[in-house]
Amino acid sequence: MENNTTWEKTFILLKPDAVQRALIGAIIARFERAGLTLTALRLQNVSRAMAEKHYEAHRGKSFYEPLLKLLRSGPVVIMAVEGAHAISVVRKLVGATEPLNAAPGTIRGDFCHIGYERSRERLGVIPNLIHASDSPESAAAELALWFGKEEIAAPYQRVDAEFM
Ligand code: 3AN
Repeated sequence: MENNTTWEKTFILLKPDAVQRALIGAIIARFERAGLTLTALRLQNVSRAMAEKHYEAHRGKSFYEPLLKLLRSGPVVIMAVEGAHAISVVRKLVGATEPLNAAPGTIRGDFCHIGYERSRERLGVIPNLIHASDSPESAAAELALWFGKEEIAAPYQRVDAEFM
């Protein structure tokens, strides 16, 4: 890992819809391909308490309960990745929240297409495959929530680090 102002660590969660659609490898490959460094990876089920902590910011919204239900509907894959501007790079690769409007080439744009209107007729929440931290504050909080310090790998360099 580098120690400079552009280097960031961020948190990514592949939701149960991604796991159940067997998209784990395809999605992780996109982060590797873009030059990010993977430092932690785990597949697990999510307790109600963890789901509530993770989505605390959405408590009280119409889609809050369906969101918790979706997150707990099967195992998720959690990851820590790092790299220069990693937080915004990951968000760019993930794409817009509503898959219907997510740009082609993004994970949500390429692998799903559901819109808010249809989600209201279906699960009551958008199944959009993936969560990624949206700020340095949320990245730090989410990494600390999901991973113990000992679960993050010791710093290592990709062989192509010179070009990243
Ligand atoms: P993002 O995951 O793009 O950062 P957030 O954090 O605003 O989006 O929302 C968390 C999750 O809640 C989304 N990934 C999506 O599954 C769901 N969600 C957000 N807004 C809506 C909405 N208006 N209707 C249904 N589901 C929503």
